[in-house]
Amino acid sequence: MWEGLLEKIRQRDVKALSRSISLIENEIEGSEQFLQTLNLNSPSKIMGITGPPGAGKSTLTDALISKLVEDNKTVAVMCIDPSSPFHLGALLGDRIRMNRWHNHPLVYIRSLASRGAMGGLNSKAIEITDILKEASFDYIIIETVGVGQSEIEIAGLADITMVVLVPESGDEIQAMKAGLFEIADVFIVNKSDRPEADLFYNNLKKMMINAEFHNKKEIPIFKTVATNEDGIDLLCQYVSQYQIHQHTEKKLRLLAEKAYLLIQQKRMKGISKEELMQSLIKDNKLTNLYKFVDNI
Ligand SMILES: Nc1nc2c(ncn2[C@@H]2O[C@H](COP(=O)(O)OP(=O)(O)OP(=O)(O)O)[C@@H](O)[C@H]2O)c(=O)[nH]1
Ligand SMILES: [Mg+2]
Repeated sequence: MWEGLLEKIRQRDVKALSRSISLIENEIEGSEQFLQTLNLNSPSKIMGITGPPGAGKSTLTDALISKLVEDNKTVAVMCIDPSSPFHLGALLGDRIRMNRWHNHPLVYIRSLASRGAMGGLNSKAIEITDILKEASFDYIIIETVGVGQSEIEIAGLADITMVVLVPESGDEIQAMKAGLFEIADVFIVNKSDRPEADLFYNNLKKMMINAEFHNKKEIPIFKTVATNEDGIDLLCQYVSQYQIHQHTEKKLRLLAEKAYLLIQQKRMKGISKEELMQSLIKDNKLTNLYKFVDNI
């Protein structure tokens, strides 16, 4: 089942990629051993694109693919959480828009449900990113809706974390405080065709020089209109010149976060709330929850 898969992945064989991702997602026997053969020193640049629902992340991803392919770059895209019932409309839009890349020789797109993750990304997002890295795509784009924990997780996966905001995100900016500034390498003010865009851009700039974030490096802000591919050239140029520093404190802290998640997954394997409930139903003479837990 696993034979020859690694070599084919390295040749960017689409079938092998899809197959290995499915095997890993379903935790088929041999997954662990397979993952241990991956070589994590990959030349791929990983862009994480996060931000509130409907900010234009998929439209932006589409525009980025278009630009990168024009430059003859290979691109893999992992969209997380397309299954959310809240985004069905947008999903349909994504499908139509991104469909044009599905058979493109330089592009590989994979959608993942966010099932099972502990508050954040798909529980196999780390592993699947590592498989895509093995295929040495020039760029890997990970798109996910930013809701709490998932933003920190995406920052752990990405070399460049791009936080997409829109002029109407004013309130969100107030609420997010330092958190997003910690993880963002780039801010994108999308939908800059909206009249409030300049005001929003200036407010964001002001916040950045605000005392609260004083000793942090300045985070660049790009204005885009993803639907017209406006501003994408500049963004791509920035990304292509972006230096990845593997051993900065931030990178190591995020790597620790990643290791933590993998350990958590491993330790929690086979434990689900549903099964716990079933056990409780069976254990009808339960008198002490601590003893019950100790037996698990
Ligand atoms: N006016 C304007 N509309 C835009 C722009 N970018 C995207 N849109 C529209 O905004 C809507 C949402 O875009 P998506 O790309 O699906 O947004 P998303 O962030 O991927 O959404 P989710 O994945 O559901 O969180 C679509 O109708 C887009 O056409 C822009 O720059 N200007
Ligand atoms: Mg989307």
